[in-house]
Amino acid sequence: MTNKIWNPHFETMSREDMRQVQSERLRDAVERVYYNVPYYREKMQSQGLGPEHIKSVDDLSKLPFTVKQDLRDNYPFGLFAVPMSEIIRVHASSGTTGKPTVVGYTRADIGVWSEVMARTLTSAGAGKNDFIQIAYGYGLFTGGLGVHYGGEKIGASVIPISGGNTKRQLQLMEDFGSTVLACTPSYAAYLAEAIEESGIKREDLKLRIGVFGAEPWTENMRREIEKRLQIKAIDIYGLSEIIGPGVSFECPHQCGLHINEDHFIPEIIDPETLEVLPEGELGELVFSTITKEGLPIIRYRTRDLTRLNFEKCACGRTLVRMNKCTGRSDDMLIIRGVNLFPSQIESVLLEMDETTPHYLLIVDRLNNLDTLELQVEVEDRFYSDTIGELQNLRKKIQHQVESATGLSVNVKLVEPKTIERSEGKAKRVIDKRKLF
Ligand code: DLL
Repeated sequence: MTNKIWNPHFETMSREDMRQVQSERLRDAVERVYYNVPYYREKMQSQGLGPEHIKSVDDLSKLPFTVKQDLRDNYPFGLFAVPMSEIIRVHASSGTTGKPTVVGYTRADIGVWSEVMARTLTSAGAGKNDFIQIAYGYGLFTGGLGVHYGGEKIGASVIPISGGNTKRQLQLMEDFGSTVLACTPSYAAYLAEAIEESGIKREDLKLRIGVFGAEPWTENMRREIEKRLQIKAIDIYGLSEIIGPGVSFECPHQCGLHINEDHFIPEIIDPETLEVLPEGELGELVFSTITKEGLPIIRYRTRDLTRLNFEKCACGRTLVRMNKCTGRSDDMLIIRGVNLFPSQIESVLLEMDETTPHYLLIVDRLNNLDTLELQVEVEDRFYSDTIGELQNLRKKIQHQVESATGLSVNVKLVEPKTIERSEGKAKRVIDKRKLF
């Protein structure tokens, strides 16, 4: 297993030294937000807190949380901690409602971002001889440019093709000999399908690594993509508010995502009580940035649910690992009182040979009762005109989903290629109950 480490000093540092680094940087960060961002100063003052109260990471839990709404309330630049003349880049993420969340970077921030992405790509097994096809969207979304700067930093040849235009993706993949594909897992699944249909032979492609993230995907989805594309698929995680991609990354052991904790301190909290949970428990991930200048952010509630593992990894990194995120607290559907994550459905479908990872959940309410419909595409080779066979398959899926989730579901089989493919983040749920 190739196992290069971009920055061994920080990536393999002892836990003790890491705490020291984090404490020093946290003190600095708290001072910067206190003196430069009125929002943080007022919030801290209202709790009787000053920078002098934060001496080490042990004091982190004294600080107030920040949530997405705080960024919206201070739209666009209200939480920036430097004059605009120091900002050299802005990105934004558009939510489903309201104003976008705007983030700003100084030159040093872009340096940190390139560094954490260089660690990410190196960990995935990429190096200067690689061709990285970046099919994440460029623009205000952080995916494209985030991977781009990391790719350049490690000296790889970067192909900034951006998302979409699938035909051209395949053409360049073949002609340029792309070895690394960077995109969302749902687009990777779509590209795999497109390659199979195009008649391009796998041996004509040089692809060996995928760096996929920006949305939840299950282990089953990973295996499916790895098998179809014949690559190693690595999970990368991040969010614009913290920096973009590069917050955490998998190593070739694929057993959790190493957090770049010399830049971002993680905590896991109970989303109801807001208490910090003991090591290893499942809860909501919270980050404090400790080196960012443009938009330092303290105790940001990500809504992503995961757990932390502090054991040293077989790859040699000591950076704490977070489990693959398979759900967000706000992704969770409550149907007839039962909690359901779309990832549970994905997992079931991918365990079955006959179905594809392309599905859509439609939730509605009829006579005050929640209804759940699952539209799922059948693999081409299993699609049949015989009603009986399709009926049997439908029942089988229904049974599997019901026993995995405890919810009755109305399964609708749809023909291959009918569910809309995504070139970015996939939309898996239509909740009509929320539309009223
Ligand atoms: O999605 C940044 C990114 C770009 C990450 C490219 C990885 C690759 P946002 O658009 O702000 O930023 O969305 C952040 O996406 O809070 C998670 O809910 C979700 N997310 C990101 N990566 C993963 C992942 C980018 N690997 C939100 N697994 C986060 C599960 C992910 N969810």
